[in-house]
Parts: sequence; structure tokens; C-alpha cells
Amino acid sequence: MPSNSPYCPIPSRISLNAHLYRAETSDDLRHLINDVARAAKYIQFAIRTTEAGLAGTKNQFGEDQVKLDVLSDEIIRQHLCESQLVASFSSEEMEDVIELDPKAPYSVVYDPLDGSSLVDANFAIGSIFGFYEGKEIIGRRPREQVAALYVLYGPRTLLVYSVGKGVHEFILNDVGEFILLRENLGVADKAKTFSPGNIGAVTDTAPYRNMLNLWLDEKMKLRYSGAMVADIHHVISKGQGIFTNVGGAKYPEGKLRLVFECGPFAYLMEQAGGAASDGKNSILDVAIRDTDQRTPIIIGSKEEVKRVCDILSGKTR
Ligand code: AHM
Ligand code: MG
Repeated sequence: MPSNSPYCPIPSRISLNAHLYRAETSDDLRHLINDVARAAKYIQFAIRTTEAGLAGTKNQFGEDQVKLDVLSDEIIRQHLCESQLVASFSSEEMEDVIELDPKAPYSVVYDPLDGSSLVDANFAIGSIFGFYEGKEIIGRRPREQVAALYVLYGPRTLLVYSVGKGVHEFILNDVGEFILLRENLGVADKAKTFSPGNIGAVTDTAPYRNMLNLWLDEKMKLRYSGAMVADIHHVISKGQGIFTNVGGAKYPEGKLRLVFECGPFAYLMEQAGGAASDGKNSILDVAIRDTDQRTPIIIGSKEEVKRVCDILSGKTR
């Protein structure tokens, strides 16, 4: 970070590191976020250059892992280990919480490559991270996160982060640095676009069908890519919208995981002025019992989140 010395030129761009410094983020957290951002650069390079395909292995949920899932997880683990700042971590690709150094200041939860089944279709995909102080993850609530971020690998590579002081967006430039694009992204109370996940649930969940019919009747615009990270970025980027993944017979709790996916996004969405609910409570207040815990999620513009929760609970039609 340049000092006030007249010998330090005024920068023509603000780097992620400079932005974290200005936000008075602790040095440890700033270094850890920089390390995670560096891992993301290697992942985006791997996405561009690695042939898509199955790795021949399954993750803790019995899902086929694609090569890039495994590689992204390895890249992140390497950077977390090298940082010397991680007490424990938990990845969507691994079964347990892994303890690294109980005296280190932070724990990290992450989905290394959300939407990886879309790699062959060349859709946007991403990495999602949540940061907690201390070594415990089980028994915590996502509200205890001290930071969250995601990296979106699309036509551009974007990084969106919050350390509890607003939500800020960076773009990866040609020399490999994340530089500030937009500061203090906000999400309006009313939604104009909808992004309905686990849509198969309408066959046995009448209120979800009612909700969908309302969105169609009101001529709201459909924006659904199949990667949560891209679909929620759409809401944050456009400053409005609603994303849902609610339960039905096949996935009673919906398809998405509290720890790696819903928790970090709930933190970012509340920081942007939106809301995230499991249908009853804020996602940020749901206790983490297990790393494979799933939760319904209704996230985005505040008024729409409330309306969806009311309709799904049968309070209104
Ligand atoms: P993944 O982490 O294995 O990629 O799975 C999670 C993804 C989310 O990104 C997305 O919202 C959801 O699965 C899509 O599910 P569906 O294809 O049923 O709409
Ligand atoms: Mg995922």
C-alpha cells in the first residue's frame, strides 16, 4: 500500500490488496484472502487449459467428480497450507473438517468449483469461500463468518468479496492482478428477475408451483444458468432478483449445502442489502451440524424473499 510519501505515485487502479488494506482488514485476513485469490488465478488457468472430463472418483455426496473439481480442490488446499494462516478447512470435495494448525487464526470453508458439471457446456462457473475465526466449523453459524468471497470464471474472471464493510467487485486483468471494478454493490428490495433451482420440486410441492406461476403471470424475467455462483452473481451485479433452491420429494432440504454454498452467499447478500432465508430463518442463523448439511435457500431482493417465504409456508397464496 503506497504511503503518503510524495515519492509514491497515485495508483491508476486499486488492487484487491490495496482495497483490503484500506478497509482496515487485519494483516492475517488480508494475506489469507490474497492467497485464496492467487489460488483462483491458477484455477481459471486450469479451466482454460485442462480437458473437461470425469476424474473417475466420487465426492462425499457420491457425485462423480470432474477432473477440474479435483484439481481446483488441490490448488486451493496447496494455497491454504502455504498461507500458514489456516487452523482448519472444509471443502465440498472432502468428507471431513481437516485440521492444519490449531493455533492459526482462521478456518476456511469452500466449494472449489461450483457448477462444474457445466464445464463442457462452457457456462460460467466459480469458486465460493467463507472464513471463520478459530478452528471450529461444526457448531458455528454462518453469521460468524468474518469474510466471504466468490470468484466467477466466465468470459471475464471476477472476484466479489466482503469483510463486513460492503460488497466489492474486482476483475482479473491481463497481468494477473484483481483490480477494483465496482464498490459497495447493492441489492434493491424488489425483484424483476427470478432464478428457480430444483424446479422438479413443483411436481410434489404445490406452493412452489404457485410461486412459479406468479412469477410467470407477473412477466418477471427468467435468469437461470444452473451454477449458483453465476445465478447469484446476476442478482448482485444487476442489483435485484431472486434465487431459490427449495425442497421437494427428491431433495427434501433442497440441493445446496449450508456450509460451502448457502452460508457464504447469505453473508454477501445481507452485506449487499438483500436477504437469505431457509423459509423461516435467516440462513446466517442456521446452526452448522454437519458439513454435508443441505438447506432450502431463498436469496436476493428483500421483499421478494419475504413473499416467497410467505407463499411457500402457505401463509399467503
Ligand atoms: P455443484 O456444486 O456440484 O456444481 O452443484 C451445485 C449446483 C448449483 O450451482 C446449482 O444452483 C445447482 O447445483 C443446480 O441444480 P439443478 O441442475 O438441479 O438446477
Ligand atoms: Mg456447488
